[in-house]
Amino acid sequence: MRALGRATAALVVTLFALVGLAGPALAHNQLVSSTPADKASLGAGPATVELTFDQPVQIGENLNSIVVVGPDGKGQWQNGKTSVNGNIVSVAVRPLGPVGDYTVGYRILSADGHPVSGELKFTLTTAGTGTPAPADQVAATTPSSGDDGGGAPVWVWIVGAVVLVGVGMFLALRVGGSSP
Ligand SMILES: [Cu+2]
Repeated sequence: MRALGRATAALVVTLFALVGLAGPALAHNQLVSSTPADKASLGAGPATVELTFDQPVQIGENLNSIVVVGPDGKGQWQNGKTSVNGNIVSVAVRPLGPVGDYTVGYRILSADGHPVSGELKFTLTTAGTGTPAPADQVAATTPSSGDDGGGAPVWVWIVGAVVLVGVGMFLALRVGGSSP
């Protein structure tokens, strides 16, 4: 019984230690602000979309992308590759076309190694003369989705937790067994 009590105590201590370790590692980058701002109404299309995060974004080929999708839900309006400068991720935008809601979807590699994605919208109130990006350009500048490269997968954390708890219990049982 005493050993069981110690094992339980060790388990609790180990779990607290795990939470402490996991805390900083789980602090993904967060979007702080954007240009244009979310839900902005614009008379003319922006030359660029710029997203500012609370921590530096990892730099690398095809790790980060911003896609601007037009009111029809299909046409893409970003122009070229997404670039990273410290906390700021940006992409050039083509001259826009039809009025309506444009959706800015982003997927970036957080400082802690996890992909972070989200979207925001802006509304174009005066039609422009632009046309969406041709399909071949879109394919060349948009990383294939579904590829969660970078960052430890969840199972690594689970295996780590199980091993730590196991070690904790083993130690607790040994200590418990040797006491009178
Ligand atoms: Cu994270």
